Formats: sequence, structure tokens, C-alpha cells
Amino acid sequence: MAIERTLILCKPDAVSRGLVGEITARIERRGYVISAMRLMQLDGERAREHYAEHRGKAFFDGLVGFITSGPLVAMAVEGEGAIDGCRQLIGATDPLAAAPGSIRGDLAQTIGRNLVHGSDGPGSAERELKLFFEDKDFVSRRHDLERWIKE
Ligand code: 3AN
Repeated sequence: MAIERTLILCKPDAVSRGLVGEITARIERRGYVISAMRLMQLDGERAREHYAEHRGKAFFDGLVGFITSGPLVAMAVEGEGAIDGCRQLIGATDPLAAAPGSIRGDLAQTIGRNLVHGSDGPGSAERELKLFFEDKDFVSRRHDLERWIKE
């Protein structure tokens, strides 16, 4: 296992429901650290790029419309095995299948308003992080992370 960096989005439903703090707290309590963070409004072009793997699917236009419908919070999250760890914290795509205790299992009802995005692998994490952050946006949290991993 290695220190990984993943992209987490608190989607517009999370921002509008005031759940950014709750979601961020769950990520931090697990011991993952935030190394970049921004509140922003996503434009259609970047949204289509972010969800490129879903292009052509019936829900694609709705997905792009929703993710651009209001502000979102983008975060770079780091930790040992953070990509799968965050997916576990977030829970299954459909909130009805998401385990209680996960973000979606506790806080969401439908697949179209499932609050959070988390990269699903090292390749997508790298690609997606580049859509939201530049190199200069990251701060080093190595020291903070070592406390969680070594103590
Ligand atoms: P996840 O976000 O769990 O990685 P993906 O990547 O399969 O799930 O899907 C991306 C997003 O597309 C989901 N978060 C959800 O908002 C939306 N989505 C996926 N499948 C459906 C579906 N069958 N109907 C409506 N929206 C969907």
C-alpha cells in the first residue's frame, strides 16, 4: 500500500444541503488529509470531461446538468490507500445499496443526488485531479499524515 491522492467532490446537493462539513469531517476522522480544496462552479465543458466515461448513457445530460447546477467543493485527499478508502467511506453509487455508516448510506436517497464523487482508481484520480487543481494548489500534509500512519 502507498500514500495515494484522490479527488473528492462535494456535489451541488451536498453544498446546498449544508453537508460539506459533515462529509469533510468523515474524511478527516478516518485520518485522511486534505491537501487542496476549492469552492467553485463547474462549467459544462469541464463537467463533460470529468464524466467522459459516461458519455452516451441515458443519464449523461442530467448528470452534467446537475453537477453544473450550483457550487461544488473539490478536494484533493491523501492517505494510505486513500482511493479505495474514500470509496468505502462514500458507499455504493445507489444510496439504497450503500451500507449504513457510509456517506451515501446515511445521508442520500437517490442515485441522481448521491452527494459525493470519489475517483475510482489511480488513473482516474490523476486525470480528475488535473481538471480541478494545478500543481501550485497543493500543500504538503506529509507531516500530519505520518502521525496517523506511524503512531
Ligand atoms: P460513483 O460516483 O459511485 O463512482 P459512477 O462513476 O458509476 O458512480 O457514476 C457517476 C455518477 O453518475 C454517480 N455518482 C451518479 O450521480 C450518476 N449515475 C450513475 N449511474 C446512474 C444511473 N443509473 N442513473 C442516474 N445517475 C447515475
